[in-house]
Amino acid sequence: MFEWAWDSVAAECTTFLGPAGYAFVQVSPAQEHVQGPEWWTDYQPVSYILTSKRGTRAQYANMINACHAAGVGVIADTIWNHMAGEDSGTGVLGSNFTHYNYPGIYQRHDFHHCGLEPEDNIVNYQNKTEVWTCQLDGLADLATGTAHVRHRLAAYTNDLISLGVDGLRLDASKHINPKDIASILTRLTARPYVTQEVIYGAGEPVTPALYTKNGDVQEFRYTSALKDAFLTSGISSLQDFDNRGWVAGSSANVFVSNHDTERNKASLNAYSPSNTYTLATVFSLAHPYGIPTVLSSYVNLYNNDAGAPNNDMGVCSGNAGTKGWFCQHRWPAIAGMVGFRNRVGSAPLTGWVSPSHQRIAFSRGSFGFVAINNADGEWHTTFKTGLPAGSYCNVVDGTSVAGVCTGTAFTISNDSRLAVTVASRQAIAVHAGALG
Ligand code: LM2
Ligand code: CA
Repeated sequence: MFEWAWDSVAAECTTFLGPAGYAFVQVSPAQEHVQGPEWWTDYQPVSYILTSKRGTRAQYANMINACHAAGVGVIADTIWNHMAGEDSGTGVLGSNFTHYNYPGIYQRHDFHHCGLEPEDNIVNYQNKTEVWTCQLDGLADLATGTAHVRHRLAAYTNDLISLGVDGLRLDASKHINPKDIASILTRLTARPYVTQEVIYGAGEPVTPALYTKNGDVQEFRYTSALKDAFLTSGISSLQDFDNRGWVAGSSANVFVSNHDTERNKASLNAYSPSNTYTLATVFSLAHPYGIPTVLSSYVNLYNNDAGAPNNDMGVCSGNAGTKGWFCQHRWPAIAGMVGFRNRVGSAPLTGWVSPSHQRIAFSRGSFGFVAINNADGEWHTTFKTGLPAGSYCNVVDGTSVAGVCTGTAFTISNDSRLAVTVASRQAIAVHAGALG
């Protein structure tokens, strides 16, 4: 829930995320950060006081309690790599800092000084040490190999854990030696779910595989592959992601888009043509590879730096966004596929068919079936599914309320066949938990 204020996340857990079956909600960084209207102020910590533009410590704690009561875990976006980028300034709560001095927290020797004068910024991604110890975008780079910094980062994280945080998105993990991450994790009072941001770069020595010992790793090659497949090369290539040299599905956290790629165009986003963003999200929730994350966000087409709309208060209108928010998590196809994923569980992918490069269909054992038509033109056919005979709700356009589908219902015959027309640039999906 990119940039949603804590009070708005709390309300959304109760009214939507919990009932829809989302297991976790990932929220923006919680600690005090630099001032300014841009969204990315949140990624420049100035202290570990848990008050930010999204709300206070008390509001953060209340959000966690509300989400837990709704059955939703909370993943904290956690910043271990760096502090602020500016030469000096004041945080949103009044904490003063200079580039290498955070009174009472860090001083000059708590930062890397990698020796690439004058800026100390990362230039050469072929050099591991440089990627780990020089500055990312001018952000003061913490000496994560030292006891004091490890201790301080663990204390910040243990504070989040004490409030009930269930998981950590480790920001800029690629820029931290994985041994430093491992050491900080051993200092935590509980072992939360961990997903590490390690953006793959062709030929680079710092690879996602170096980080799997610490927890899940975000597999950005998946994000690129979906963009390429849905926009250009064809989705018939997406049957399996094994044997590609990526991290194993059991270590992967995957997404169609995150807040960075939706802005820098390294992925599909809500403005992608021909419904491809929704179809790709349906795919990611249907396919067993990795743990899928659904981004819920906003984009200001005229200003990539623009802060959150509506004074940071996330809000949706029915199944759609409003007041500048997209509310992707409520879009019927996406919310419906969360139910699909929960119902199919670990059932294997079976019965893959792809009669042309932009059309695919598959089952998840005997629990679910999906067909995606990313071509212009109807796909009229009879599918062999893994499901028993019955009347099922198409969860891409409806929900099953007490066994009655609010959208289109399909009949699966005694021999598990489904005769159907999948409209141009649309998907259908049925599962054992949504009869119609
Ligand atoms: C991340 N993952 O590794 C976040 O997902 C990404 O959103 C963060 O960048 C980045 N790492 C650092 O945490 C964002 C944003 C940058 C922004 C930084 C810091 O994409 O543009 O950099 O947050 O706020 C900004 C300025 C940049 C400037 C820097 C330091 O855009 O020009 O560099 O602040 O003052 C001199
Ligand atoms: Ca670093």
